[in-house]
Amino acid sequence: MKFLDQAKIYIKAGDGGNGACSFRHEKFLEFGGPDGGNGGKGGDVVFVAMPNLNTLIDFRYQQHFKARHGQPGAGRNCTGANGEDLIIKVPIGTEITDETGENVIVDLTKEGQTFVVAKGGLGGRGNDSYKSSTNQAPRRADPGEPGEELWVWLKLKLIADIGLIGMPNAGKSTLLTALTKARPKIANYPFTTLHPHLGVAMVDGREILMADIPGLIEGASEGIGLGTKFLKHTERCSILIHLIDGTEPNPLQTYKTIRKELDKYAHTLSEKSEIVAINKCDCIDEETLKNIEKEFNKKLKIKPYFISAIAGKGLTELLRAAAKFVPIKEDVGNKEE
Ligand SMILES: Nc1nc2c(ncn2[C@@H]2O[C@H](COP(=O)(O)OP(=O)(O)OP(=O)(O)O)[C@@H](O)[C@H]2O)c(=O)[nH]1
Ligand SMILES: [Mg+2]
Repeated sequence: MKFLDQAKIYIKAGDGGNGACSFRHEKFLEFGGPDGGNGGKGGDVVFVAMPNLNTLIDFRYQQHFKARHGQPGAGRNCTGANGEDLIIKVPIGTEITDETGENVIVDLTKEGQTFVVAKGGLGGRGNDSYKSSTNQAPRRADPGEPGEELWVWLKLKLIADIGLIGMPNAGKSTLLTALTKARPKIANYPFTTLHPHLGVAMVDGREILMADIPGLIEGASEGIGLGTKFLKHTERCSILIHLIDGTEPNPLQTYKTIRKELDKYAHTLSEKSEIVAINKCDCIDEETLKNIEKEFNKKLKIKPYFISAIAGKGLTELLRAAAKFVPIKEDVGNKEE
């Protein structure tokens, strides 16, 4: 599935139907009187956050969305039918902003959350509604109001509890594959992963959502490699797992390089809680492991986790440690007392 995390679209709510101007005509009936009905309301444009969607790719193919107009009123006091609302489905985590991209209209972060972004116009009043004791034959009927129309930006920031970051080839996708049912492509060359992947990991009966973020390299914040554009998908994570290939000559330097890029991208991100994990331990001898541990301890006061994503070593401990940072979600289905 292709991935797109921002899109600009045009939305237009339905216009209200016109009110009718009509008089009752019936044989042998002396006083007909006005009987023009009101117009129907135009449909709203409503956004709804859906589970199992995680891309805005559909909006590459369709950019214009219009709700139905309200029907005009008619004689015999017939009110026009309301226009049907247009429901636009977006992934959970979609932020909707105005055309400038700066003013947030709504941030749809919960499953099933809905929001009316463009309101349909009200129907016009028919002449029947203007009759009064002083004007028993009004000819006034109003046109329907136009529906709201605007351009909006949809910006997706995936909702994940844990964000996996690190250099290309560190084994992020292998780790996601080991812990979840997600199957991102894994290969021994940099930038195998070209867009974020999501997976659900289970730990101690809890579901934890993990995001595999494409690899970062030195200069990413200046756009080198895939740049830092996917880092926005870690903004909502409770914890980052910084994965490092332990078979590389200098894991500590790798760590520092990535930290520098995070810092340049946004302070909010570099201040997020982080767990360091040294991967590919199946290929590293005991002594090297000890040295890496010592170095991280001494120079950065960090105690890294040692894992092997391929051999499945140390994964539960790592996941448990990360899960401690993830707030426990309210279990909606749990009705036990
Ligand atoms: N020996 C060993 N190899 C591993 C381990 N984890 C991953 N690899 C290998 O490392 C290579 C890169 O793995 P990926 O999971 O694709 O790495 P990535 O971090 O997702 O890389 P990008 O998507 O390019 O950022 C693959 O050839 C994996 O088989 C491990 O625990 N031990
Ligand atoms: Mg990958």
